[in-house]
Amino acid sequence: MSKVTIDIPPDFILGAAASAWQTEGWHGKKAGQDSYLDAWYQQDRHVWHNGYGPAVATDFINRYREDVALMKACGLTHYRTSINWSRFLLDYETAQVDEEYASYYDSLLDEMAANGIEPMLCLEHYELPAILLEKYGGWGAKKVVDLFVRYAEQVFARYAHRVKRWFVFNEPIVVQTRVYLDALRWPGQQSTATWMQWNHHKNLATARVVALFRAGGWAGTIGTILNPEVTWPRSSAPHDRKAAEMYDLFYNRVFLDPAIKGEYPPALLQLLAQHQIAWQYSEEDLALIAAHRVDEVGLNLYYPHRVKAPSRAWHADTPFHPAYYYEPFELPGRRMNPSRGWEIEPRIVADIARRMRDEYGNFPWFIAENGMGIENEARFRDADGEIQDDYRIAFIAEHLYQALLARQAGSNCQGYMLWAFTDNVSPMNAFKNRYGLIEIDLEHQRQRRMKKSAHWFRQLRVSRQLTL
Ligand code: BGP
Repeated sequence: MSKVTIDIPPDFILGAAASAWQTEGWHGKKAGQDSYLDAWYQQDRHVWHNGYGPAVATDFINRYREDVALMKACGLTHYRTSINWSRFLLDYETAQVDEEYASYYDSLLDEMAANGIEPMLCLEHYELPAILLEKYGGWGAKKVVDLFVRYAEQVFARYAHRVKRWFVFNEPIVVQTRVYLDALRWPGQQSTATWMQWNHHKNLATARVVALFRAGGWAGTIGTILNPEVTWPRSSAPHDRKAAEMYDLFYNRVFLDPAIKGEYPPALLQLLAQHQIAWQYSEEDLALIAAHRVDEVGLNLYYPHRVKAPSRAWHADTPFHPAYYYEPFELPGRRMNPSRGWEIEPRIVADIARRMRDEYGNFPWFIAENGMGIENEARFRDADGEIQDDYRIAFIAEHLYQALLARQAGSNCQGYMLWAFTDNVSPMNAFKNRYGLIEIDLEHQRQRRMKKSAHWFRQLRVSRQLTL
């Protein structure tokens, strides 16, 4: 392909993302402040990477000043992270704030403001307090929705005058899918009803926090961050298309529709009833979801999900799982990131952009995460010690290009955020795969170094043009 250049609109976000748990470390964490992820990591040493994990993470809590300077050096307009619910409060029932942790956020926001970086804050990025899982069964209990709203009240009271863009959840579908639908992760127990109950309570919590934010009269916006898996059928044959529709319904529309349209897809409700999935919801819940929709959605886009019609019949005596309706399909010859096992296909951006425009009323959205995790990245270090991550530059350029084209074609795409600003701890495998513009050198006191992609990203900001 010959070189093309495309302008980056002046208001287009050029940012990078992270989360509290994946960067901050446990420094200053008090007894009883474990998140669900902390509890899991404490009992399962195999998810740590060579002994490195969330205990120190990237040590952001101690090194944020250095990191904010690096955000500026990378040309970031925005930085997205979360506030860790499990650490922000000392008592989840009374919502008593942990002053020490809260004042660290005051300083972080001061530092970002002084360096011209816009904060985007998310209230939950997998940081459910472990005790709420133990005591109430986590998001399975409506009580936890109330406690989350109380936590949000405290967060908004403290920071909503200075943070303009808020998000309720990051990828609210993930934890319960791994834990209850697929039973792959601690405390693993297959129950489609529990899975749907968590989905519903997170949708309800989204509506209630949106209502709370609006009632506060704050100047900013309130959105949520979802991970729609762009789903493509193996063929255009009706049975394959049906498989893709079903996947989309159970994994994407279950959150997209309530957040944007204020309702569950009727087809989903019907299927859940047909399979006798015993989840609880009230008319009042549905009215709240209808009345309080988000202002924008951040979308985490990594790879396409390809499916085909299932080849085996489901046994009625096994618990219902949405995989009753689809099977994964591996496109022969697809381009892969071998470290993560994910296909690389930038047209997912065009696909979701079209959908946001045509199916969701040109709803405002942005890429909240997109990126490439690479194992053993130190092998790409040059003689001066800089990681030459040309593969990451190509990956970003190809996806960003699609976002810019979509914007030109009238999709309400607000920007692009890379996952991740620095290398960080993955819930899946700690530091195994590196995603950052900034290297965290674990063997050398977590020294920070800009990778080649960091310099390239800065150029995007300076020139406001992308060439590929
Ligand atoms: C997203 C999460 C991030 C991050 C990223 C990379 O789903 O929001 O928190 O971890 O995926 O994935 P992984 O860490 O599993 O490689």
